[in-house]
Amino acid sequence: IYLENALYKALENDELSLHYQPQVDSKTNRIIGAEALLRWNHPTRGMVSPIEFIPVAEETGLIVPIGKWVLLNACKQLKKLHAQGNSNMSVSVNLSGRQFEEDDLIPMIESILVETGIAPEFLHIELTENQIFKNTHVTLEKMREIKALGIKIAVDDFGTGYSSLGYLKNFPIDTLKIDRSFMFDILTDKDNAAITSTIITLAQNLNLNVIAEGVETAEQLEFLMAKNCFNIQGYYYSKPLPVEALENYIDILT
Ligand code: G
Ligand code: G
Ligand code: MN
Ligand code: NA
Repeated sequence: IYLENALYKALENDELSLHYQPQVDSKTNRIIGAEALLRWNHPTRGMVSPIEFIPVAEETGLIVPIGKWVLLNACKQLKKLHAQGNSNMSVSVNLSGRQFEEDDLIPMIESILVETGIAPEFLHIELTENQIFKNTHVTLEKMREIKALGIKIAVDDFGTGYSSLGYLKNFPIDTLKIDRSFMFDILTDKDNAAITSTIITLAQNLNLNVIAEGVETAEQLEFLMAKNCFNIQGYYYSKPLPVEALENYIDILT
């Protein structure tokens, strides 16, 4: 209850912000995009992790106005990045399964596209496999509507869900994001190496983009590049950054 009330105020009192984690093309060392990650700076508790408050936001339904705030601000930031000359950059936004239960999800997204005037193909929506499968029929319909708006869809934490691979055929998916747990000890852990290689090959054969998450070391990067996986997100390049730091990071890379 405490967290619920505090979270309600957080939205009103401007305590939420977005950090952006760069996604880099390791072949060219150019930034290709950034994932928007929600941050809550509570006046007395300090930074509260999304792992703590997203579940509360989902249970209480507060994820609906918060999710709308996230999408609007990420799209505004994308618009700004494009205006600054980074015209090929994308922004990824995490959507919660709870948001798919809202009847006005699609009109909400559409109105933000109109309000910000961004090119929709540079907006990427991230969904986990488990979210996709909570209510397959409704979710699939809404994913199709999102695609019809020109937005791209990525499967987050790929490889950790409880779903069959067959859905990759029927669902309008553009990108697989390899879960960061598979990067652990990738040079010595044969299982993690095999799973990562298999996901990369799967994506290539299905004509999907693939992004490796949680890349922290040069050795992990080398492993991925040897398998022709060049889209990298992880501490090796950068942790999630406040907006000004993201803009500095882009300046340094270019
Ligand atoms: O940055 P990290 O600790 O930053 O994020 C923790 C988790 O919170 C991740 O699984 C991420 O997907 C989730 N998360 C971060 N921002 C958002 C958001 O805006 N919406 C939703 N639904 N989840 C988010
Ligand atoms: O949405 P998703 O669950 O993918 O959220 C990304 C999460 O992973 C965030 O909490 C982010 O801070 C974290 N993260 C991003 N890069 C790295 C990394 O290289 N190592 C680790 N341990 N965590 C990372
Ligand atoms: Mn994500
Ligand atoms: Na992930």
